[in-house]
Amino acid sequence: MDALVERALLGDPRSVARLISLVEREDSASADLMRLIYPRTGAAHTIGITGSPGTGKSTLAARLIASFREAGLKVGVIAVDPSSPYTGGAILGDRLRMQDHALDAGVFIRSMGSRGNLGGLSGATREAAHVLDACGYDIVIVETVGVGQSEIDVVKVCDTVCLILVPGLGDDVQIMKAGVMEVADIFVVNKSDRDGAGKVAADVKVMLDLIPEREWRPPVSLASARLGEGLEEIIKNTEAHKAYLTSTDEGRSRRMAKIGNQVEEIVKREILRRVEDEWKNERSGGALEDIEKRKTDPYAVAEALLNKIIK
Ligand SMILES: Nc1nc2c(ncn2[C@@H]2O[C@H](COP(=O)(O)OP(=O)(O)O)[C@@H](O)[C@H]2O)c(=O)[nH]1
Ligand SMILES: [Mg+2]
Repeated sequence: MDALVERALLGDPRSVARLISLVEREDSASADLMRLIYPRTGAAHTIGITGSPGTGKSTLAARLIASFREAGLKVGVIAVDPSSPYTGGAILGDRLRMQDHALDAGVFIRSMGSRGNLGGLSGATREAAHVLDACGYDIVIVETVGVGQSEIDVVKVCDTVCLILVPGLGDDVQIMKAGVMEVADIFVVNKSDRDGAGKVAADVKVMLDLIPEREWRPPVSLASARLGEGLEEIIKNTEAHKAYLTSTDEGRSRRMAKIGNQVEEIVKREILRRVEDEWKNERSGGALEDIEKRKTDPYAVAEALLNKIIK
C-alpha cells in the first residue's frame, strides 16, 4: 500500500482513484490508509453542495470547477448522486457540462455509490474527501441529493455546506425540509433566470431571522448556473465561511464538534462491523436454533456477542 499512497500523494490520478476504491470497501485496510494520510490533510476546503434533484447542483458544480481552475486551484469532486452526469467516472446525461474538465489533470471526479451499509455513506465519503485533500486538491466538492438523512450526514462532513434552492419547486417543502436547513452555511437560489427566485431568497431570509443569532449568518445569494451568473458571490461566500471557521471562536468550536462527531462515527462503524462479523459466526454456530429451542435466550446471546467484540 505504501507505494500506492506515495504515487497518489504525488498526484497520480489512477492511484488516487484506487485509494478511494479502498475506502469505499469500508474494511480495516481503510483505517490503515487513513492513519497514513491523515497527517497530510487539512489544507483543502471541502464544500458540500446539496438540494433537491433538478435544482442545478451538477451544473453549478461544473461552473464552480471552472472558476476554481481559473484561479489555479486543483479541484476534486465526489458525486454522491446516482443521477449525476459524472456517474461511474464517465460523462453521462447532459454531456456538455463535465466534458470540459474530463481531460484536465487539475480536476478529479469520482462518483460514489450508495452501497455503504455501515452507518451510511458519510464515513466513506469523508474518507474519500480526506484522500483528495492529502493528494493536493485544494477544493473538494461533494455533491449530494438533499433528500434522506444519509445525504444530510454526507454534507455534514464538509467544511461548508451550500444548499441550492430554486423557484417553483414548492418553497415550503424545500426550505423547511427537516435537517437540511440547519446544516446549511450558505444558501443559493439557483435558476434566477426564472420568475420567483427573488421571492424564494426573501422567504429564506425571513426564515433565517427566526433562527437564534449566531456569529455566522448564512448568506443568501441568487445564481443562474445555466447562464454562469452569481458565481463570484458564491465563491466569496464560501471563502468568508472558511475564514469564519478558522478565525473565530465559534467557527473553531464548530470544527471541533465535527472532529468529535467523526471519532464517534468511526467507533460506531467499527462496532457495527465487528457485530456483523461476530453475529455471522454465532449464527452459523447454531445460535438461532438454540434460541428457538429455548436452550438460551436472545438476551444471553446478545450479551455473549457483545463480550466477544469488546476485547
Ligand atoms: N433555467 C435554468 N436551468 C438550469 C439552471 N441550472 C441548471 N439548470 C437545468 O436544470 C436541470 C437539472 O440540472 P442538474 O445540474 O442536473 O441538477 P441536479 O440534479 O441538482 O444536479 C438541467 O436541465 C439544467 O440544465 C439555471 O440556472 N437556470
Ligand atoms: Mg446532479
